[in-house]
Amino acid sequence: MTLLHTNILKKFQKNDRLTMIVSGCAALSIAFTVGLKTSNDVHPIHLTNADFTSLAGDMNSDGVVTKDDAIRALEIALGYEDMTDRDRNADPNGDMRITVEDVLTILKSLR
Ligand SMILES: [Ca+2]
Ligand SMILES: [Ca+2]
Repeated sequence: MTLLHTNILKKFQKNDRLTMIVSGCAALSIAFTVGLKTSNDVHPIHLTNADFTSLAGDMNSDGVVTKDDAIRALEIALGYEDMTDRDRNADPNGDMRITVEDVLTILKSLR
């Protein structure tokens, strides 16, 4: 420990408020270090899922609900297109299927 650190610690010991701040910083530092050491336990988010929309009815994930989304939903509902995970994520009523009911929901939202 350097002389500077020793002097700083002496000043902090005289002032309870500063001691609390130093203790808080030390606790954060320890928590961060422990977090780094245990980071192997964290399960990463797969980037393939990161671009999925959370906007209901936005079947093409462009950030807005338009007639193109209704057309995509209709193609799926009628069996002309296969449903992807992205489509399932944009399912307007959340029942994990794209049906004519979903198409109508999208169309009603276009007003
Ligand atoms: Ca869209
Ligand atoms: Ca649905």
